[in-house]
Amino acid sequence: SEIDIIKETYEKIKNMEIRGAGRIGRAAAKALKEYALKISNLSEEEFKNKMKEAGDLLISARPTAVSLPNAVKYVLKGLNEENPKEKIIERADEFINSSLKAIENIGKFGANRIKDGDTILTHCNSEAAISVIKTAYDEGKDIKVFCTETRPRNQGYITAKTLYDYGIDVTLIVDSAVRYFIKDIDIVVVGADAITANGCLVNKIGTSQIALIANESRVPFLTAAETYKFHPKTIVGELIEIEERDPEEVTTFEEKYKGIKIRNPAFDVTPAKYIDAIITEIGLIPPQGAWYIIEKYFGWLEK
Ligand code: RUB
Repeated sequence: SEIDIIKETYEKIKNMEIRGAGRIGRAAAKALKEYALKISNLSEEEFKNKMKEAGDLLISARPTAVSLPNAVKYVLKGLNEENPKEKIIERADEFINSSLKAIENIGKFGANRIKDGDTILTHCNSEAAISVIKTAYDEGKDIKVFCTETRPRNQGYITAKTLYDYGIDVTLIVDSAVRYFIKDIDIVVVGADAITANGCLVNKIGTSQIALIANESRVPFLTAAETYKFHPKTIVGELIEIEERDPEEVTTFEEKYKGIKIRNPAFDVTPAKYIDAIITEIGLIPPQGAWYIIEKYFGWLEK
């Protein structure tokens, strides 16, 4: 049936076939558009209800990356307008295109912070962070990149391969080697799953340890975050849920270890004081500017 379009995207996000905050948001927008195109012969009210149900299902796929609810809410705002079906389609395209454009702008702004000869450290696999690195390289800067493996799902391998194939000098390290290598690092650039009203960064587990190490060594720590990574509900005091995933992602124990507990949180929170700047598509902002971004772009959501 028609809802399969939504269920398929829901499954892919849940099992991480589609992953990374930006990709998740665009996939949700695309699914809503395709669903809106498929369902027909409904009263306007039935159409609205079906779209809302679809949105709720998509949002429930993963809890932490705010790009997912932000994308769904952006698209579904079209339900309050005339010709809701057309509006949904229009707004889905708008979200997808502006998301891709944002990554491009973030690349340009962020690359201005990368100097010729710099060695950059990144963690996990972020399109926005990769855009900064690739743009700096495209500008002819002689750069090197250190990528962490990013246990347990090893997204760092994707980043390392992407940058290596692009022609960049890449070194892959284990997550626990960051402090050992920090003396060789000039700047840290990571992505974001969410930014809170008080300027904290929610990103892949291990990010906050890296920020702490960078801070100790006075290495600038930047996060690349499109404005739709800013979390509207944090402005009214809500906390962000940190996804805890299947222990089997960490290990399936041999018999002799059976019974030992495993914890597998997928994200952690980096305090604002360890963040030098947030690179957004409208420019670099200090973490203290997060409140303003949420108020400006998402005020309509919570009021
Ligand atoms: C991915 C992750 C990325 C952000 C930003 O986690 O933490 O750093 O999502 O990525 P997961 P992007 O692999 O669990 O989804 O810049 O591509 O949106």
